Amino acid sequence: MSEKTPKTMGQQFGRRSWAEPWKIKMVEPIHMISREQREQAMVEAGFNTFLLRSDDVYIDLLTDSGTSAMSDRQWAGMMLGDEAYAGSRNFYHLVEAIQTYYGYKHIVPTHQGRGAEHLISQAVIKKGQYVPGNMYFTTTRLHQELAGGTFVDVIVDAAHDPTSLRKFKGNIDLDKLGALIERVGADQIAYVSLAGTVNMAGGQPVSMENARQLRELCDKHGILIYLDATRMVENCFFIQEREEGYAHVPIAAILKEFCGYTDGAWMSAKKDNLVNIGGWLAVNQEEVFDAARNMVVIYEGLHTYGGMAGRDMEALAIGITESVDDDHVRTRVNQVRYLGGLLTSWNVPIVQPVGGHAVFLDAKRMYPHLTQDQFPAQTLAAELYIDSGVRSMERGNVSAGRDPNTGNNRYPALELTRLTIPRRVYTQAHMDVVAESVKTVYDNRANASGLKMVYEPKYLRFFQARFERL
Ligand code: PLI
Repeated sequence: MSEKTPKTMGQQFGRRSWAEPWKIKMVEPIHMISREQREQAMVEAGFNTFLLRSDDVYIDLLTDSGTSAMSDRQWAGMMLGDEAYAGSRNFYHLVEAIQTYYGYKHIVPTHQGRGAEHLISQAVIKKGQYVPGNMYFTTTRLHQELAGGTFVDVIVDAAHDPTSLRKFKGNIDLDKLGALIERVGADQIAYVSLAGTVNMAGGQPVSMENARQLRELCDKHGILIYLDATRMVENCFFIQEREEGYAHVPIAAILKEFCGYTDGAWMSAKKDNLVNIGGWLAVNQEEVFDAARNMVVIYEGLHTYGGMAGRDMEALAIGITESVDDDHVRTRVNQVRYLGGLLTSWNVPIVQPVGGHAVFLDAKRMYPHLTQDQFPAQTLAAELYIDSGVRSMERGNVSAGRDPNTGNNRYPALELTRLTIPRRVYTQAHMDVVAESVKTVYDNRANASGLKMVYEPKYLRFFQARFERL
């Protein structure tokens, strides 16, 4: 093969190619508006990709949340919705699916992940308590703070280093956790907030060994562990691939074992679980269940629908079953790695190793001439959209927000722009188009001038903040 012959995906990874375990039955047209229109749209959106109209977007990599394509079986399930106010049969299907694959006892349905975060935070955290976790997530930490808790980052140091090639950069540093327990006392720890994979670190996984050791440490001190299971299936793929003894264990069995080390989980079903809306909370403790089930009727809906229609719960129950299929997870993560592989081969700085749901561009290394106050990751997302209509999002200074006690900006070590891949939606050709646009923006990096924030909402500012070009 000559050097000019393009390599197939399989050749790049040193084996025969694999392909997605599905074929496309229905398509949704997309189109690219002109560069002039994109410039105009970006100005009108205040240089915030969340404020763009999706009609103005060509390839939408804003998020993998609620953007998956459902299967024919899920759509068939939508027709089987039992829309009774109470006791819908679809709720019982959902409970059965969660119990089967995640293994928890009690289930409370919610409209999406943050609804479940609200319930668990209010049910468990006492004012003044600490919530240690493996890196913050925006909505998770906010709900913990609103319940009177203080989040403490106890992730391994490597997670904050985009160049570190460690296999499990999502792991909890048990020494950091041990030191916190010693300093504040086990009674002052509401629970350990464990996420797999870790979104803000680049979709990095937690090892089974780490979960096992965490359980031991927490048992010694009587501390509960709650899991953010949003992308736990993808985490299990990395365990299967990288951790000794798991190469031949199915994803479904890895998931069940991992969840078994925790006391419950909250879930944004809009990611792993392959639906466009939905969430759940699952716990083993009766008293936490009672509290959450009572609160859900105030904030979400009755405890047998929690904000979802019956048909949504049916699609979700089917989505859970499909989500643990080994071929599905492998092709999903490998599509993300295909994009990451192209960018790496062109020397574009990205978070390594490539994680489960997205390729994270390292805006700090891309724009070394911009300070964090000039919002390099926000700038990069805007430049990428203007170049090609590809929508990405900021995961840096803007997302980190302000410390609620001091009001000061938090400056995270990572200043990233996320290219998030929806599940079962885009093809390899779309990935090529995205990679080529990122390369163009990278080649023009010296011309980027940064942004200033001109409107800042109080909570979760990244969703609605507005910027102007410097
Ligand atoms: O968007 P929700 O409310 O369904 O879920 C909140 C949520 C909780 N945990 C984690 C790890 C998330 O990634 C998450 C939502 N993530 C979004 C919207 C994202 O774009 O990453």
